[in-house]
Amino acid sequence: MRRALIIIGLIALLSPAGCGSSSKPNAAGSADTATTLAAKSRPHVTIDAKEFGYTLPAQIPAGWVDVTLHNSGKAEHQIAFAKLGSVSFAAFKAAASTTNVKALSGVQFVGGPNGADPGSSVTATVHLEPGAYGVACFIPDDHDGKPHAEHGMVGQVNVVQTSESVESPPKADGGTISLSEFTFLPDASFTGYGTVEIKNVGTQVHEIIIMKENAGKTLDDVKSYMLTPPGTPPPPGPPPFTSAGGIVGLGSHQTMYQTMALTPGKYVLLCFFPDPATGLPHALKGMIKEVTIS
Ligand SMILES: [Cu+2]
Repeated sequence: MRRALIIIGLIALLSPAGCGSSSKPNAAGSADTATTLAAKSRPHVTIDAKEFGYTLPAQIPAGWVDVTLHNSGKAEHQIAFAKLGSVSFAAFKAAASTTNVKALSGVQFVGGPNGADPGSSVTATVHLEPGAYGVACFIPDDHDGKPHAEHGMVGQVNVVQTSESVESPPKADGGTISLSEFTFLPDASFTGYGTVEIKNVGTQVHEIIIMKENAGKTLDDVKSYMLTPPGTPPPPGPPPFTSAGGIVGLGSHQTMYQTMALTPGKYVLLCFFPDPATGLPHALKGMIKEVTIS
């Protein structure tokens, strides 16, 4: 399935890079606890992506982290974080290369930014426990249909508890979107603006690809472009939508956050993670939803 996406509208949450100065004792030698808790900013990690690989930091602080994926390549990219646990990186790499969700069941997917178009950045806030992580891009290559991971877009990074680590979650002032088999459930306070809590209340790994319908286009136009049968090219002409970011690789019972600033219009939320039982992308099981932002 071809997914040619153009980004707009997603304003990344930009907190100052974690300098940690607010957590130092004041001149009198006693820390102002209230100020410290309120002012300590989350670590912010920027990762560069291109065909086909990531520029990863040596390590990432544990806790809540703002992850910006900057795309300096020519194709759309994403980065999903998975805690390896007892799974070797070699096994993760092999399973990620074919998006083999059964073989990936031993790792803990905790999310990441999705839908970064060439020249653009997408930010998401994820919670990372200390340990070794695998990262991967599952987006299919426009030319051969293979996941970017199979072309080498996988990596390994260590997460370490540091003085920069922040355990208090972001304040969600933009509502909640719950993900499950096979639907998206925005709550009544979701408006497409502000920091949105994204919860996986299901049992499988999910993602949200956010696309704005272009003027005059409909949900059916998006479906006929995005859900073509394998081996079938999409209809001719430009995509009927514009990418607005999203999140990828959120495992069962995991929570993450993304700050959104969606302009008014109709949007489509979509998940392409495969169902382990059938191999079908979740979108074909019903995980595609139109939402109106006013
Ligand atoms: Cu899904």
